[in-house]
Amino acid sequence: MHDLDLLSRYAIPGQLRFRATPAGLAFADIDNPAGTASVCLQGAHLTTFRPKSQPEPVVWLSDAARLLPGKSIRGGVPVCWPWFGAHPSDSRLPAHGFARTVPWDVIDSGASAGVTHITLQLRPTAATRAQWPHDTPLTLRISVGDTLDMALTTRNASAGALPLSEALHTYFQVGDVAQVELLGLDGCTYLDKTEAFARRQQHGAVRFSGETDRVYVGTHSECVIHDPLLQRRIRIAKQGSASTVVWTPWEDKAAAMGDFTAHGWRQMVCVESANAADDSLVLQPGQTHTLQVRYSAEAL
Ligand code: TA6
Repeated sequence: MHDLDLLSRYAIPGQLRFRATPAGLAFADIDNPAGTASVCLQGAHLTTFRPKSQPEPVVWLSDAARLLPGKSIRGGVPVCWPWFGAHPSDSRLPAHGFARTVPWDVIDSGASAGVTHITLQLRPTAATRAQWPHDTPLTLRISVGDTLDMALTTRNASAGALPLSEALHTYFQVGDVAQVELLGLDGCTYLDKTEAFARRQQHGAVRFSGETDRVYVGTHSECVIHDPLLQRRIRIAKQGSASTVVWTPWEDKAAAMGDFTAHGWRQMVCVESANAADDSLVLQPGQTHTLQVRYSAEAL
């Protein structure tokens, strides 16, 4: 799937190296004085991020994640593209699109001012064209330092207008999801997936006491995870995203999914920067759209 010799041209001694797993997945490992991260080249899937200032990772990865060719990875930052959730008209197609389970190519890397960056581009195949027969180059630029910056850029190089929904479906590590508060969505309208997408309004902080699966629409706000157990705040800033998706499977749903450990679900919460539901996009011919996020952690 990936040739480590070809990848070596993008390596940066002392801070960016490539490796392959026995199952045949290639990873980029970043380690600089400010932070560490790993990125699976399948799906341009960042699997973990830890600022050196933090004892615990900011981005969570399931201890039971399946790291296999063609399989989605539980945790990290799955790239949901070119649709979010179920395909709008064809239930045979994979939830959250195909981008997260196909090979991406490294097209750039570099380092400056204590930040290591790598840029990947989705590699179209016959299988992806069968699902999405459009010319729409997709890149993800990842910048690792004390903060994590990610920029997902879609260019419509086709002759027609194209529908697009997307998300950086990020799993954040927390001490106990039942004890955190998510700030920044007060007053927002959300679609409640656990109640047949009923429309509701958020009052105050989001707290968790069971399965929670909500698409907050029309919000460009920064969110903050307030974590009393890990004694930290995680800031989730975004641009080019009008939706924020909030998800915890809680115990029963996690057990049914097969790639969570018995209590793993308790150490994560998804806060996903997206364009979904009411905020789905239409890209005009020649239009470029970028969804970008910045994740940072600070002590309480
Ligand atoms: O973003 C929340 C959600 O859409 C949930 O409904 C749940 O399906 C989750 O994504 C995980 O989806 P996955 O396909 O990665 O198992």
